[in-house]
Amino acid sequence: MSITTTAHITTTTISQTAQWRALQEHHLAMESAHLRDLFAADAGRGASFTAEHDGIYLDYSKQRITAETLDLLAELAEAAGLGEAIEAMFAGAPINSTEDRAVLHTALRRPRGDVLSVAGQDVMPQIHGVLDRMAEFAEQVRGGHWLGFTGRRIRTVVNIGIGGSDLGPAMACRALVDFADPDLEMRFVSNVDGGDITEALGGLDPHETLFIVSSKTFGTIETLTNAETARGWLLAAIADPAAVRSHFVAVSTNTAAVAEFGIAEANMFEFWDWVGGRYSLPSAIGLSLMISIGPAQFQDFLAGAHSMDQHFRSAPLTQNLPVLLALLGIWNRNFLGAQTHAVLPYDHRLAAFPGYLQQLDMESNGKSVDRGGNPVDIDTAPIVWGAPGTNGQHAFFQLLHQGTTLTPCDFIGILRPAHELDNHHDLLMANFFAQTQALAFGKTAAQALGDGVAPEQVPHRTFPGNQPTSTILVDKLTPHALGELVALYEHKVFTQGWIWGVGSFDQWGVELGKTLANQILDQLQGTAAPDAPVLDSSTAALVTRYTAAERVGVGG
Ligand code: G6Q
Repeated sequence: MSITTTAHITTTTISQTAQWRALQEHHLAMESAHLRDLFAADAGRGASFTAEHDGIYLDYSKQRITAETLDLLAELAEAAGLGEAIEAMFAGAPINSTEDRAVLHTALRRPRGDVLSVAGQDVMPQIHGVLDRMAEFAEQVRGGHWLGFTGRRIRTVVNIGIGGSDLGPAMACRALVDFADPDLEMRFVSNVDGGDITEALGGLDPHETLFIVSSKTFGTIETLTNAETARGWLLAAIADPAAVRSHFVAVSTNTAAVAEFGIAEANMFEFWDWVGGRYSLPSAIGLSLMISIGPAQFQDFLAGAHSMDQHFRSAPLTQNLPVLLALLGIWNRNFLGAQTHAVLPYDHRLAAFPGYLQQLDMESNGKSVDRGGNPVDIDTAPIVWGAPGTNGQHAFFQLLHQGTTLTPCDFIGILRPAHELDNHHDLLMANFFAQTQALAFGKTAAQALGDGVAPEQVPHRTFPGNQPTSTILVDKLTPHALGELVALYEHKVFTQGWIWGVGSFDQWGVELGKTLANQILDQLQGTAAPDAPVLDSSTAALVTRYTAAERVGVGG
């Protein structure tokens, strides 16, 4: 049975292939394998199950695999036509089939002078044209030449956006704080909860504040509501509508809606429908990041992503970092039965990275029909979550060590920190290495007894181990390295989605939420049409309770 790898559809499920069945059989043989035994049987394991590219080192020896597992997984990827799929994506084929769009975030980081023809048009000049405009604008703001309406320089930049128009730049500005202009503060508003924008505007001077309204569609109610509130806040201080021109810029694909909001076309930075929201950080959606770290460092970020793109395109499957992460994830999810996947950066600057990956992974591959519209017969995206170490060790790691849920983890560590507190870094990394060791090898009852544990305490003080982890070591958290990390996980997600047969680049679940909220808003505000859909009894009662509370002013 063959998998069709043409851009639009997949005609059968991967579970029907001989390669999938071979993995099922192999799993039966591997079921009792413990990492303790796998390491004992092969002294070179820690060196052989590794791969490296451009300052990113992956050790996956603490995954429950053998060389045979890896070969079988690589054969599965080949059976799914992964190589052709990668080329189709890079070439701009419309692999986002439900929206009939190309998927070209990789084009955003291709060097100037490259040619990439999509539907007969070279897209590279427009990409670099926007990058040039962004750079010019970023330099003006950073240099104090872009002035507010009353002639003052900009001190704070507030990005207003949500989902893909927020999580990437917010994560990256935090991760690259050591490269940030210290004279500019970056803030992010995403939630329509009025508390978010109230907090973000707190203490700011409207004369020195610049807003970037980031929205691919420029139709997202949360973003537009926050942008209108910000505009009202500005105009309350500077009572001249012309001030909007100096204090608001937009990032969008929707020129008409931007103009309608009152932002001049000259103050709009464009991107294109072939850039998915959660893949848009390297596009103009990264404007806040560029302003923070400067155009040259932003170019380094793009170059890092491009370096990983090239690696993904050319490295053999078993040395290919994104492919390895994807295949290990498939092994854990579909054969070992893991429901969840934790990402644990041991670097405080990467605190927002798990949340960013959560969207990237779960919004891309949290699907239950395949690209052809048929129900899938295998599990797709796991639940992705995480938090920085060592904090997590004092919170949820208990479950990783002794709970009943198998939770494969990615541990991400940085070899050289930006600070000079070497003792802190040694302690951090000692914890980092110790945790993957403990998760792999655990502690047997005999070891606990040998440690002097009282016999009745032994069940509580033994650790099963055999918890699969991958360790990712990054030389230094630079813009280049962050670009690589972003592309690493983007391509991991693409590889998994392709093999599972799902369309990774649409998000109909998000669209549903947007439609339903608008319907209920009409109910809350008493503007629902007579023929509006009738609410279910639970939602109707909740809405009634809310509107009654609003009238009597609950909470004073
Ligand atoms: C991302 C999703 C979603 C989107 C937001 C914001 O891939 O499509 O998270 O980014 O809903 O959409 P806009 O950028 O259009 O406001």
